[in-house]
Amino acid sequence: MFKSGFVSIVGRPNSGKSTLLNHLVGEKVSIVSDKPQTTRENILGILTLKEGQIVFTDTPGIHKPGHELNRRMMQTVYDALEGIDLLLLLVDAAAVFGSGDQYVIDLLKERRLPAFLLLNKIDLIPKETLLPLIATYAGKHSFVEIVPISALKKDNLDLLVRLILKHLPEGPPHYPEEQFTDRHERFLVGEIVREKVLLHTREELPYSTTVQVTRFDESRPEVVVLNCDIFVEKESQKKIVIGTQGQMLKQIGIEARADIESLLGKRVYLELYVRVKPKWRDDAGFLDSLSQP
Ligand SMILES: Nc1nc2c(ncn2[C@@H]2O[C@H](COP(=O)(O)OP(=O)(O)O)[C@@H](O)[C@H]2O)c(=O)[nH]1
Ligand SMILES: [Mg+2]
Repeated sequence: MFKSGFVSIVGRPNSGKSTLLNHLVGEKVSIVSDKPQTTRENILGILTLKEGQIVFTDTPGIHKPGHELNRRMMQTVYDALEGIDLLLLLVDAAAVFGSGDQYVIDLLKERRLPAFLLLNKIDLIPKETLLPLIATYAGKHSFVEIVPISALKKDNLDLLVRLILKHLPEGPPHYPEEQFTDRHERFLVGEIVREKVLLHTREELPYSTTVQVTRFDESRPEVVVLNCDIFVEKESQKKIVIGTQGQMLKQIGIEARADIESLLGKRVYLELYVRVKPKWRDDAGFLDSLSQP
């Protein structure tokens, strides 16, 4: 008997959705940072076991739409609720319950979606607070399961996978067993560069940055040649990303190249350019061009 189904991971920004996806799938398919709104699109991560195949979707965090980009991000969250077998609502056990959490609970009541509540980051809270927390959430909705986990430390993830499989229908796999994401290498490369920019910058920059891979040349046997444009909104932000005498950009390049080489399993020649594109987050045409494969 082979189980197979679609499972979406939703929750507030920073609750650990992308960390969970990567650790469930065992590959880095979705970038992680301590800045909210890192994930901008729905990203599939596929776990194939001998008992079944689970197709996870990582989503942008539930948040108030401001820019056109934010509006699109919230639309992608709604899209991720269509036709799924199970929803995983991730909450940060160390944070107070917020209107964002309530919003998702209302949404799943309305759509009658079967849902697990995952209390994440239990490594950060004292053990004795766990039971009262479980009781509080149990009172808010009839979740199919409530599972305390640490996505970061991989605590309880085996149990989680077993519980998910139990609730999925029987069926054939949707993807070949060696495939772990629906994303092209080109997309993953751009995201790795963006992750390194997020890691090294602060304040408004994470939200104002996007990356486009302009050259992905595999014609040489020994090295992949990559060019990426890092877009920011202002000249002052460009200066920050480049850094004094180019030091920041150099560091971003070194770290990105290391991750890209392990992703592609090949040596990489990476060139980064920083470009200013005012108000790109409200530019529908530009946003369309970014989501081209
Ligand atoms: N201590 C701890 N930190 C975590 C855990 N899961 C995620 N994080 C951290 O929380 C931050 C946000 O994680 P991320 O996966 O990007 O959250 P997302 O916005 O929901 O996708 C990162 O700094 C992660 O390292 C966890 O179980 N324990
Ligand atoms: Mg994320």
